[in-house]
Amino acid sequence: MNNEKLLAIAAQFAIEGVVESIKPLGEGFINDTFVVRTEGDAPDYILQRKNHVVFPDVPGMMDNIKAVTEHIKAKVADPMRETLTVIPAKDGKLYVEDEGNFWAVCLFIADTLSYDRADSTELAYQGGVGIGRFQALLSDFDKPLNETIKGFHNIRWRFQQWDATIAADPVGRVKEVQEEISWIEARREEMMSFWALVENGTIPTHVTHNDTKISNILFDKPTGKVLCAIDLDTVMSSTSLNDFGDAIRSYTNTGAEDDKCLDNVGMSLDMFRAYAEGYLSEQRATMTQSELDWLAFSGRYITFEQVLRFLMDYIDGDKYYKTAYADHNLVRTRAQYKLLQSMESQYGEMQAIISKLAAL
Ligand code: ADP
Ligand code: GN1
Ligand code: MG
Repeated sequence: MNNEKLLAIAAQFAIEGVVESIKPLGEGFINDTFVVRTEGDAPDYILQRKNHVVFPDVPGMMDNIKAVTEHIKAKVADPMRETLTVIPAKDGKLYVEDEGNFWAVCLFIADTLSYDRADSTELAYQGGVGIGRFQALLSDFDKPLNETIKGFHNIRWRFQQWDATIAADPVGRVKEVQEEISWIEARREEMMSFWALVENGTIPTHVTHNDTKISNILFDKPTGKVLCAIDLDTVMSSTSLNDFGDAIRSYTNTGAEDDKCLDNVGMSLDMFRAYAEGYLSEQRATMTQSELDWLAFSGRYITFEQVLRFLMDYIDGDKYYKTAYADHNLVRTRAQYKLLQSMESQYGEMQAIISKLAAL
């Protein structure tokens, strides 16, 4: 991305100070993120090109983020650090549209740390506190939210996309991934019966984050404590189990999400226990028995969904996720499947940990 162009986009937002530099930041799979440094005492900013293929209604998404962050700000001790602050464009809109791209800006929260991997149980505990608190702060949010990605964690919808993608086989890859396809099909019924409990109301829905991997949480540098959840593009109504499950997929993995060496990949029960302990310290009092009963399973559900999504994107010709090399989505599929198998083989222990923590 040309720097002149970035400067011209940034100039359309109501930012303070004189821009010193604009540089790429982070390794998100969907948006393009830049940090805007300003001279002197003026704050720094995050500038993002939102992926409008993935998010067809960026204005609606920005309305969600604004509403949710305002709600959180009214409740926390340090409103400029404990959630994102959306910076509007000079024309008052929450985004700038330029040559078909949508851009948005928020304050850069200084003195923070973010991680791609959990390197200690204390960090996993803090991550659990962070998502538990995020959900608690939004438990009384009662305005309607736009559905920024249709059926995001709805496995019935994902299977519809899956069936259509396999039938279309647009780049002729179906024949080379027969084994991987069988991993998905072998679990179709089990995953659908879990989702039926959400559909029939046995498992309640709430305002949830929906993308709770570790890199979407900021930690306070001076104290090491969790500060806030960021990357709020997918905040929507869903089961809070999805936030727990997606975090478990991320924090407990002993390898990388795209590890080529499958021996590295597996679920750490110590990380699972620590994350669950942090999460339940914030959420236990308000959870229903059905949520507690399915909490451990949510790790398997979201990891399964991720195997499906990576493989579906591979079959579809790599249109959704950014990839760094030709079969990256297939490598991700296999590594996430190894993680899923590790969860399946330790499921009894996961359930025992939740029962024990829930009884405290
Ligand atoms: P993506 O949608 O591409 O995943 P994110 O919103 O997660 O983008 O941002 C990418 C990374 O940038 C984060 O993991 C975090 O390290 C950093 N980051 C994002 N927003 C902020 C912010 N407001 N303050 C400080 N760092 C941020
Ligand atoms: C994407 O945007 P990012 O990188 O934080 C994706 C998640 C996946 C994750 C896999 C909007 O998250 O759902 O779980 O990659 N976000 C979207 O790492 O699809
Ligand atoms: Mg992110």
